[in-house]
Amino acid sequence: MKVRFMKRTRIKSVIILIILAAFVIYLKFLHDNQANKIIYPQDIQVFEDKIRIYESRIIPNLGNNGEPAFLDGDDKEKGDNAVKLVALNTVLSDRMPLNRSLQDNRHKKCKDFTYNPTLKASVILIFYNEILSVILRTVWSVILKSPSHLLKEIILVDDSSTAEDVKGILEHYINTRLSKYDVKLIRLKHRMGLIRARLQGARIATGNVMVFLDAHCEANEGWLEPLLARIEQERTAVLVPIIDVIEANTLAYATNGDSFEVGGFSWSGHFTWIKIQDEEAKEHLAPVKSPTMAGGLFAIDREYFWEVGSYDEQMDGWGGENLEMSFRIWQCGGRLETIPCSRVGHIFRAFHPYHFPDNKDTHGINTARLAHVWMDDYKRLFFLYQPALEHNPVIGDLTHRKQLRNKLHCKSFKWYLDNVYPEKFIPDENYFAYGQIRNKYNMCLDDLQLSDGKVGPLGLYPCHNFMAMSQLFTLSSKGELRKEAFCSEATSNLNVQLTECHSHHREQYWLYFSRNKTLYNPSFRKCLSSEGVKDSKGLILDFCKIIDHQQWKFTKVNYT
Ligand code: LR7
Ligand code: MN
Repeated sequence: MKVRFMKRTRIKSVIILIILAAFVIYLKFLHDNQANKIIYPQDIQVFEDKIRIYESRIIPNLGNNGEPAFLDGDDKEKGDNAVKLVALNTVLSDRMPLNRSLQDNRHKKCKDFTYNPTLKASVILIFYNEILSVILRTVWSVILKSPSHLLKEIILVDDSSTAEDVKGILEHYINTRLSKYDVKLIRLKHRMGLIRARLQGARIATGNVMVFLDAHCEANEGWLEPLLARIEQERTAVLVPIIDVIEANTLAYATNGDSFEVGGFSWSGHFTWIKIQDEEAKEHLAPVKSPTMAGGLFAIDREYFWEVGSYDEQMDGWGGENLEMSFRIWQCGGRLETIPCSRVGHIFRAFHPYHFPDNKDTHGINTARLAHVWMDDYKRLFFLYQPALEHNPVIGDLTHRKQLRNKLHCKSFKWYLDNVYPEKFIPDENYFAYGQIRNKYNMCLDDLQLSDGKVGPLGLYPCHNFMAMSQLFTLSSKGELRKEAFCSEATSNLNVQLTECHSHHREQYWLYFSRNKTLYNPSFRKCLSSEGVKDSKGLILDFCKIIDHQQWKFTKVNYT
């Protein structure tokens, strides 16, 4: 009896010890990653003076209603230079009120809906060297546009910025101007990249729902209620607002009417915007299914975030985490939706004003990680773009992420494509011909590096000897001569343009006559020709004749 009792207490104390040790390790972990935030008393006056000067320079009503704003003279020049340097008019931002008004640009029916969520939000903003006024405008918009009983806290995570004004001055601003609100600031000791920075914020969040935002956003009227209400109804729904464009030069908050798009992806591993699949849902302003998300602005149930695998902690820097999370959510039983009545503006910058050590391709490496874990055999399509990464040790160990996928019994990538994104074009399935398309002069069809979302000529370029993605085309079983979402379309000028596929045949319909090797466009009754086409110029349509310029050979033809 006594022995057993002893044993039990021993076991108990061991368990308590283990728990205590785990707790200490956790605290140390938090501490190691966060710098101390100490403001020295002698600095307070300095910070206060700086903020006063800054406040005195704000021009009342500038940019009100989200309208474009302009500066004159010296300031204009400084602003233009800033745009060149950091892709953002920082001079203008510094002059614009932090609490400027925005147009309530929701669909008019949104205003009639009432939401009564009981969940509360932790809004998490991460930043690296963002300018103070931009961060603060984001914070103020969240405070002013969220009902106070739904906003648990705002958590700012400084990913070890080097810029001075986001250190002590920001902290002093929070202590003085924002003391009424629950605004927390944590500073990471080392730069961790945006993925791990978000994780640090998530670790201290206490609200029921976490809402992540980039640190250069402006929340609009009624943005929070529909997000919380939807999660209350469906806890595994991960939500994005409509993301409005704040223009980097004039800070105009652009309103795109009631139309919006949802998230897709390209096989090169980039996020793209795509048309809404079920147009009817849009009419009802109900949540709209979205195959992927852009990554920066989303709401998720806090506990669900951890259950479904938070983030891949080994992802560094920038990029990839958005598609990783999108695929994972869908494949592991959750949903991703756009909430049409929630709108948040985001400053779109033409380039990133920061670098990563050694200019590491963090997007490529992170995407290679997610391809191996989530895309099954379809990863072959991504690795066509990044062959050097497929078996490269730089991508690191994947054991934990693969274990997670098993543990959660997640579905296959094929299930995702079939059920969530059925319109996604798979270049090497259901094709008639596939590969490089070359003529007798060893010239190949080439997209001339056409970038996403643009229209351009279907070009001609000397054939590469290696697998070059710009020369990889599919003649689909539907008769489209295409690359991803772009189809070759004959125009009335008898040119051929690469433009968005519409799947209605017409000018985008091609037939390949394998006997004389011509690519025939029935709607113009003409053939694709390179006659008289100079290097890298667009191809033309011409009367069909038996000439070398109209004979095309595909790498791979599939007659079945
Ligand atoms: O090292 C860094 N540490 C950081 O904390 C680098 C950046 N950051 C911060 C940065 O200050 C910003 O607040 O991370 C946030 C995002 O960085 P951006 O604004 O440079 O990224 P982005 O807007 O160009 O990129 C989009 O894709 C990224 C992929 O990793 C992230 O998911 C971004 O959050 C995401 N932004 C959006 O989805 C906004 C809508 C854009 C669209 C489409
Ligand atoms: Mn951003």
